[in-house]
Amino acid sequence: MATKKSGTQRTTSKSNKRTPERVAAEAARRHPKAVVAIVVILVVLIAVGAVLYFKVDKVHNAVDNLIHRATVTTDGGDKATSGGGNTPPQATTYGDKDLSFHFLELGNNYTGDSTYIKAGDVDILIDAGSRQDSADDIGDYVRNYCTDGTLEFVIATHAHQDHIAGFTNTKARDGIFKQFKCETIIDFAGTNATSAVYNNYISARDDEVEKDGAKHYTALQCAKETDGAQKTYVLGEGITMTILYQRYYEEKTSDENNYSVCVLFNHGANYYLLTGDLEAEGEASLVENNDLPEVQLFKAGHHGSYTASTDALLSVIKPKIVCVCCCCGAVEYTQNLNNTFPSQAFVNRVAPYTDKVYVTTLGTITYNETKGKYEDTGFGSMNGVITVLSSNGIVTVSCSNNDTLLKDTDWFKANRTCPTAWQTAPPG
Ligand SMILES: [Ca+2]
Ligand SMILES: [Ca+2]
Ligand SMILES: [Zn+2]
Repeated sequence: MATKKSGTQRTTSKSNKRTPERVAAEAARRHPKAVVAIVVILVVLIAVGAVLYFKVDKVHNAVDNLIHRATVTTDGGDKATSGGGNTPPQATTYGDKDLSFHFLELGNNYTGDSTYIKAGDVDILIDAGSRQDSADDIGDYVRNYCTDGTLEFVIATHAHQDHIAGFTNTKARDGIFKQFKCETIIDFAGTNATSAVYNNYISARDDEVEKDGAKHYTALQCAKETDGAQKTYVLGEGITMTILYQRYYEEKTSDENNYSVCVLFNHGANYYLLTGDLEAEGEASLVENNDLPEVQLFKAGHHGSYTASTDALLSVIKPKIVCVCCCCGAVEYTQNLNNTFPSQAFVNRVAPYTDKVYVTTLGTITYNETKGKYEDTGFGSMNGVITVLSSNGIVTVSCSNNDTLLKDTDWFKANRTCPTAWQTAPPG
């Protein structure tokens, strides 16, 4: 009896304990299709939840952006906003103005940099190489676009002649600071330079500050936003310019190139990066200290030298267009023809990312039997002035001489080995 009762109780107890597992097992036995349906519904719910979670994150970012925009300050006509953190700002609109980059020819057979940038109504000049006489070519070109005589921003990336000579003055010729009213000058925080051209640059720059009312900041002041300097300047609706931090703004280096000021432009969804003559160590620091985006345009590091445009940087920014400012093939710096600008190593590293590589000027070299070495004996346009235009999300390239890609030029076919990536269909 007791046994039976106990047995009954056990049975009852068993049938009363309808655990979820049991219910599921029974349901599965009775309605296999329903269980499959429930599992499908659960999976869909989890997926929707995940999508909403990330959307909320995006909405949060957009609100953050709006708040940043609301705190834009006006300072003597230079609109500026804090970039905040190491993530470069990204605009939510293209606005109604274009952004264009003009990689200039410099009027001689010396490699150097000078990039004019038109951002809506704002005029920017980054560097004025390669020699003092380049100031004529640069000034004449810029005046075609800068019609108010004012360069709102002038940036000098580092203290080498091929980047700053055109800022200096001679009796024969006014440099860029004298030719234009320059509102805000941003230059290298560090230097080991003691050259005459460096001293002349400093005195021309200081004259522009004292006599023409320019504001002067170093890249370090910008990157750290001290003394009124801004990390990010709003140039117009949907267009910003950000001075990116890298360690050599505040650390000593024996390589002057690594002091280079690095500048990132943003227009709508697109980015454009210029790093002066920054070398491998500087590029590593740039990658380490910034959440770099993929870029539409990269000005080839150090004129296409084998010492810059490392894969540490390229693999992050994955450039779509690369512009090389140099006197192509000239032997100004080396007798090793593999290393003349743009070098074979540079070509090999860039090729996996893009074949849209353009070069400003073409040098002519001649072998001097008596001296037993190559000499630079002339120059002409390669692509000429390279203009990269960002207009409402469409990025196009047009050049003053021709639009031939580097890989299709006679110079390339005669002087460089075509990397595998350029032998097949272009990437992207
Ligand atoms: Ca202007
Ligand atoms: Ca001036
Ligand atoms: Zn240089």
